[in-house]
Amino acid sequence: MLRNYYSLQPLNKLLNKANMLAVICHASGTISTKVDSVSSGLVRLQEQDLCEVWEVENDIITSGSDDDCHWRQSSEFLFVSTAAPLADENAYESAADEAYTRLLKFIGSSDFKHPIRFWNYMPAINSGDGDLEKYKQFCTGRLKGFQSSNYQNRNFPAASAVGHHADDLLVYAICSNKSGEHHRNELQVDAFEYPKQYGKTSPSFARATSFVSGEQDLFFISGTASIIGHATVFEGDLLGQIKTTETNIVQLLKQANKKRLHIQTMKVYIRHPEDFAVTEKYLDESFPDCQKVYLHADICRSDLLVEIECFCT
Ligand code: 3EB
Repeated sequence: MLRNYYSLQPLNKLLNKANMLAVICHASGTISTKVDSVSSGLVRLQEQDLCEVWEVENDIITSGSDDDCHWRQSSEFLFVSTAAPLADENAYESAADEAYTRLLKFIGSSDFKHPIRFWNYMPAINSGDGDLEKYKQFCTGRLKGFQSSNYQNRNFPAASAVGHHADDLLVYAICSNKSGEHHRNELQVDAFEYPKQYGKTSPSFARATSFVSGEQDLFFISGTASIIGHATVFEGDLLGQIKTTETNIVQLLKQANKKRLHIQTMKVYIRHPEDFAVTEKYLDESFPDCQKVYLHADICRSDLLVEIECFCT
């Protein structure tokens, strides 16, 4: 059993709750990875002070830190985070390699060897030219980290990767003691097969990951954007990009979500704060029944204006 919601409660109240697998704050614009909570470096576009909560049920949570990996675990899930400094602008590849190597080593030595969802947040994601663009360096380092732990393309779980306006690379993940199932989106080229024009190393993630937790089915939809095939569509057109993103999410819900699960939460990343009102209005009409959080973030391709991830049960 895993629940995700955005809470208005103050952090100290949330941390007093039993069953708390993870609390991620999107508020201060700084990064911290502590055993009890993570601060993402991202800031909300909404007024409300919402914390991202991942909660289990009737379970005992233990926690600790090993090798700069800060973790909390239940009988079924592991939440783990790590941050890596970016000493200079060419350090993204080595920072990503080190962060993933460290995390995957920790995960591999734990009882929760199956990552089912990754989040990657880093500063200045679109700066740098050509293959030195920060996101592209990050992709190269991440793949090296995955490869040194013997991961193949089809083992990559769902993920998001966006830019914050703080320092340091932050990576956090949810893992389990059973494997999930990773899914493609038939409207898109698999990210790990993108052609080289998007960078010498393709991104390492699946479009969605499904997981069975006892009686409950979970479906994690990766950060999803206005990409058809491998190309960005509706450059410069916010509504066009939101609608294409919706089409991709609906496609995943139809194609990979055999259990007909519903979206419970949406995390919406918006490049330009002035696009928040239009985006919120559109998504409230299209997806009235889920809880949404809106964050100010750069998207990994400079021509993308929005990216949306979902958690479904
Ligand atoms: C895309 O579909 C948009 O590098 O982990 C979405 C989700 C995106 C995850 C990642 C990148 C990542 O290519 C970008």
